[in-house]
This record gives sequence, structure tokens and C-alpha cells, in this order.
Amino acid sequence: MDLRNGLRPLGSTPAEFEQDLLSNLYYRRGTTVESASAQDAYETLALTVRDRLAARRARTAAAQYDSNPRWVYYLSAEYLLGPQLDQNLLYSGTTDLAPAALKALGFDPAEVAALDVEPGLGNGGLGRLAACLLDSLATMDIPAVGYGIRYDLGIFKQSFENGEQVEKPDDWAFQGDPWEFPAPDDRNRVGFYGHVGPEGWVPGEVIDGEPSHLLVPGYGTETVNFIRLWRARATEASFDLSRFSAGQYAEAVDQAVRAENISKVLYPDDSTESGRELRLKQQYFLVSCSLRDIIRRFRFRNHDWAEFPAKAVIQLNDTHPTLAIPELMRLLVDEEGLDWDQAWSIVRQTFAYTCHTLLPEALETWPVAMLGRLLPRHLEIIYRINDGLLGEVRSRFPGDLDRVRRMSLIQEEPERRVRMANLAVTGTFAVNGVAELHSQLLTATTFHDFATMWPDRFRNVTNGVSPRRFVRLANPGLSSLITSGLGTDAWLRDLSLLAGLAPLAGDSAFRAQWRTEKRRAKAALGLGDPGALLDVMIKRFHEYKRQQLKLLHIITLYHRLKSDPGRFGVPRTVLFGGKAAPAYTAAKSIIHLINAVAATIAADPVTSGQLRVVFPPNYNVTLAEKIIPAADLSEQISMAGKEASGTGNMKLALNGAITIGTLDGANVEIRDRVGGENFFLFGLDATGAAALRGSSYQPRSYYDSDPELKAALDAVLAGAFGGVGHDVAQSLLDRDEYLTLADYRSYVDAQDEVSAAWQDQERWTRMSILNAANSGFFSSDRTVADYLDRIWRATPVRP
Ligand code: OAK
Repeated sequence: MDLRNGLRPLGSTPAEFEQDLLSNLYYRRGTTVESASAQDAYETLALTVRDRLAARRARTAAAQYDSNPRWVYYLSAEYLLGPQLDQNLLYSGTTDLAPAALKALGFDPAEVAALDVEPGLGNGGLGRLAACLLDSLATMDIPAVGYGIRYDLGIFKQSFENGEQVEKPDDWAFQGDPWEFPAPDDRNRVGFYGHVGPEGWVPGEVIDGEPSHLLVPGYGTETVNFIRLWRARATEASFDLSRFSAGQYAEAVDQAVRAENISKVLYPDDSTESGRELRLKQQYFLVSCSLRDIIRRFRFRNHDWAEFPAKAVIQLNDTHPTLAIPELMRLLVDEEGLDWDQAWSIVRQTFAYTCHTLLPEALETWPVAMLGRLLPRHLEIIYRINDGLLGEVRSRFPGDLDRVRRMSLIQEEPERRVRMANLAVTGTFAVNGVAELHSQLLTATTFHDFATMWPDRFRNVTNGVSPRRFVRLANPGLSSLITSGLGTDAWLRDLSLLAGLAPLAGDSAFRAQWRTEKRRAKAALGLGDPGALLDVMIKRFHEYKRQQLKLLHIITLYHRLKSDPGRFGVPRTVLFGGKAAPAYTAAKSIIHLINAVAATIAADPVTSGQLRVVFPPNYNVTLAEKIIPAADLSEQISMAGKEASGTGNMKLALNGAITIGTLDGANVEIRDRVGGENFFLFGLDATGAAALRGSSYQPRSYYDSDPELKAALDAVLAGAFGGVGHDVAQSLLDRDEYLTLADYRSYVDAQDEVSAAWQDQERWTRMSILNAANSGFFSSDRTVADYLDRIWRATPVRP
């Protein structure tokens, strides 16, 4: 089959693009230039750009079909793709054509571009990583498909009312999504509940999963891969026909409405387990639909099940899709008639698992009772996998009952629960952490028993970020400067070339241009004085990330300013961005206090021009792309041993921000590469932090012995910030689970070094350039290369 034949090539001249735009406006949007709204123009532009990618997709599919390669299948409950228009314009080479054509037809390109809505189908780092990896897979011509859920409502929209976070639903696709291709023919039926009888599992409820595709173009290559997102659809069986014919219409569709709830909403918990049955249903829904699709694709060209692992590697993005392991066992044993051992061998060669956390509370477990009710056959399979696992543990470590208890897939106390991480480790050939330190800590702590038994299963793949999105698209000015400095734009596909910027750090003319770009980005953010140091902390709110530590520093600066306005260091703007899970009270209190402190500082004339705190609401990928280019200082201040990797740290360093950070996650590797002299290090390391946590940590002793710390906390306790934040201060004094007070002095001292460094702008710029120059390692292309080498073993197919 040659899908390359018969395709009319789409034009790349301005006239052809304009013609296509016009034709799409008439024939596909069904309107005219005279009556078209900006929304019509936007949707039409999207179709016109999408068509160019679709043509490349057809050529990619043909080449991939011809070569019958090993496919990388990425299973993820979350994708934070970011805005699509800018990226698809760039990747289709129409960035200049599009605005010109829009103008020629009488539309305002800026107004049209502003209508692009980012699909917020993820919470934070895990979802954004998935998007960066797919970008790199396509750019590197690797046959890959991402599978996920098409949530009707994405991550909630955050606003502030009286400084407190308020959540509103994110109905991102209410206008329809012009980037999406619905594929209703590829529906799959998914069962839930019911019982296991002699004839096998008889589900008590069935629903359909209906896919749609989003194209994932590679940069600088023809390849276009795709993501397949599933939405739940009621089947005919969900409509109660007897009620319908009795005229009880609302009751008749009740069950159908409930069935479609499965893909209704993204759970807004980041790194915290929530344990609701609907979420378990979502997970199985994703897994069941995706595996059926993978098998259908396998069967297209192959016949022998033994070939399956050679044709498919399935990466589990954390434990959310781990039910894929018992589900593939069920399909192979119950539906395909393979024997258990054969099936287990296939499963064990097919799946790999990435762990994204070190927080014990983020390790998913499901009540045995709930799982057994929802998926009775899967629970049986999990028990049988557990028998095999515990048999191996007993024979390797005879008499070690405690080890058996720890490694079991079933936790017994206080309630019987299935441990999804243990299942993921047991059913895969590779388990990876996402930064060197994280991978080490996983084998030393979380998975110590498993790493003892199966040392070869564990590896590291340090995260990375897409230089296309987070440098080229986010920061076009700096990108041009980099290209002119290096004399090539090849760095966009080989980020190690950034090393060529290092000598330019010594060139004062280049430094001046670099500073100009930073100031331009700051001016574009519109935060006032672009001469002020822009100090940025952008990430989800979590106590382990320690936004509260940054806040104590701000209060300290404020106190210093009040006591001696003449002696203040350098003008600073501190910018926060991020959401808190709606049920995470402590994180929401920290948000409230930040806004209260920002208001107090803004209202006090003594701070004017010296200190500002800003907190734009609803931090998302769109906003990240505006903030990151402008940042001077990158706050990466988690308690050491808690942040698995971080990826914002990489994006900021690549854009020339200098990090102030602990030795946590990928900060360690950033510092190794950019050099200790270009990084502001502070605080306890992971060993020191664990030791202090394990002893009888007394936060109050730091409060008692440090007058500036005491003054900061006392001010909060006394209600100096509109009476807000008493709970935050009290919890720091009483418990301080994440050692904020222990690291306070070291942090404030490091911030004083930051201020001193800023006063020498030539030095600062050198440091900034060296951060970018030495961060080429943090491209997600390198991450994908590492996955290919250490886990996936797939090879490129070029269309
Ligand atoms: C979300 C849900 C469950 C477990 C982990 C997460 C998550 O987002 N983890 C984050 O993943 C990022 C990508 O690997 C890391 O950079 C972050 O450190 C980690 O918190």
C-alpha cells in the first residue's frame, strides 16, 4: 500500500495559503469573508494549518506501515500540550504566511491568535513531560503514539477572590477543537462490574470509548505522529428503553449520562492520591481502550503473539495506567487463549514504568473491595501475579516474612489495598526514575526491596524539555540571538550545540545583546521596571516545594526595607505562579498569605520601586511561555529528597535564569553542568534533611535563635498581613514537615549573594549566558535518546 500516491501537495506560497484559507472558510466553515467572525477565522486558520500537517501524517503513516517497526506507546492519564496554534504554525513552516493571509482577507491576526485555547489535560510536571517527550519522539522520527483521556473539563481555572484561590471549570472545548480528528469508527467497548462465572468475566455495565487524534508534528522533519484521546460514550444498553417508551425520558437517559461521566473531568490532584471510584474507572477506561487499539494495530501486520514485544513497547507514565498489566494478561489468557506463563512473559517484555515521585502519599493504592467490585477478573489476576511474586520472594529470602509483607501487591493494614507501584515494578522489564538523585533514592528507599531482588530492572532517565516550545516559541528574541551567535539554528535539533555560546559570555557586545533580550521579555510581561531583578517561582503549590520559604524571605526583605530604606540591596519583583489542589487546605492558605503579603507591600509607600510581589492567576503553559523568558532568578527550593526532578528548573536555565536551589531532583545535574559559580546553592542536602527529619526536629529552636526569622513569623502571627496566614505560621512552628525553618538562614544568605551578584550586571550576564550554554543536556531529545538506548530500543523511520 502506498499512501503517498494521489495526494495533491498543498502549496507553500502566500497566494496558495490564502487560497486554501479562503476555500476552507467557504467550504468547511460554511461562511464568507463578509460575515466571518474572528472565531470563524481562527477555526479556518487551524484547518488550513492542520491540513499541511495531515499531508505529512499520511506520508509518515505510509512509511511506518511499510517498515513494520517497533512502536513506542506512551500511556498517560495527563497531557499538558500547551497552545497548539503557534507550535503548528512553526512546525508547518507557515508562521509568516498565516498572518499575511489573514490580513489580506481583512482579519486581525492578533485577535485571531488570541482565540487559541490551551487544552489543559494535565496537572503539572508529569503531564507536561508527556507532551515534551511526544514532541521529541516525532522530531527524532520514532514511530510513537500517545494514549490519553479527552477530558471535557481540564485543569480548573484559578482566580483569586480576596486573595483566596477560587476554582472554575475549564470547558476548554466548548467551541469545538479544530485541531482534533474524531475517529468514531475506532470505538472500543469497555466493561465494568459484573461477575466472573464459568464462561469468564461478565461485565455488569459497558460503555464505549471513542477516540480522537491530535497531530504531533516533529520539528525539522516530515514525521507527524499523533495522540489518541478517549472519551466515554453511552452504549444503547445504557438507555432504559422501557422507561423511554413509558415517557420517563429523564430517567431513561440517567444511566447514559452517568456512563459518559467517565471522561468528564480531570482530577486536580497533583502528586496526591485521591482514591475515588470514578478515577479508578478512568484509569481502566484509558488502559482498556488503548490496549485494544495497540493490539488492533499489531494485528494489522503481524500474527504471532510471541512477536508482540518486538513490535510494541508500552511506557506507563507513573502508576495511573498500571491496570494495563492485568488487562493485557486478561486479553491474552481469557480472550486469546494463551497459557499463563506465555502471557506473563509477553507482558513482562512489553511494559516499562516511569516513577515520578518520592512522596509516600503519592504512591497509589486502591481498596481491594473497590477494585474487586469494579474489575472482578482483574483482581483475580492481580492475586495470581502476587502468588508468583511472593513465591519468588520466599525462595530468594526464606523465612523473611517481613520482606514478604513489604513487597506484596496487597497491603493488609489498616485496610486491604492494592499497591499499584509494586504491581508496576513486578509487571515491567524496566523501572526508571526521572533524575539521577531520584533514581538513586528510589532504589535506596521506595523500591529498595525490589531493587535488591531485581537490580537490573532499575535505571535512570533524566527528564528534559522541548527547546522548540520553551526556547524557540516562548522566546523568539533570544532564539534569534542564539542562532546568530552560533551561526546556525541547528541547536533546535541538537541542543548540545548551545555549548558554543560559552565563549560569547566573554564578549561584552554579545552580553549587551543578551541583556537587551531579557529586558525586552520583561517589558513584554508588563510588570513595570524591567531593571528590577525578576525573581520567579512557578510550579504547583505543595508544602514540599516550599513556597512558604520564599514568602519568609519576602517578609524579611520587607522588614529590612522598613527598618533602613536607604540600605536596601537591589529592586526586586517576585513573581509566583501556580495552582493548589482544591482540597489541599494548607497549600491554599499559602496562596492566600502570598496575596495578602503582596497587597500589604503594594500599599506601603516605603517599598515603592524596591520590592513588588505579583501573582498572576491561572498559571498554565501559555503563561509559562511568557514568564520564563523574562525570569532572572529561578526558585528551585524544595526540601532535598522530595522533588523527583523538576522541569521548570530546566526551562528557566535554558532561558538564562540563574537558579537558587537545593541539591534536589535535577537541580543537582543542572549545577554540575552550569558550574557551582553560576548557581546559588543553599540548604540541607537529601542526607542531611532525612537525618534531621528522623531526629527530633525542633522548628522552634530556629525561630528562637534567628531574630529575622522570628520577626517574619511574628508579623504573620500578629496579623500584619490583613490577619491572614496564622495557620501557615503556626504549622511551621509546630511541625514544619519540610524543614523550612531549618533552611531559612542559609536561604536568606544565598539571596543576599544573589543581590550582590545582580549589582554587577556584567557578571550576572556572564552567569546567565553560561547557564543557557551549559544546559543543552536538558533537551527532551536527549531524554528520548536515553529512553531509546536504555529502555525502548526502537529505531527511526523517516517518511
Ligand atoms: C503527578 C501525579 C502522581 C505522581 C507524580 C506526579 C508528578 O507530576 N510528578 C512530577 O513529575 C515531573 C516529571 O517527571 C517531575 O519533574 C516532578 O519533580 C514531579 O513532581
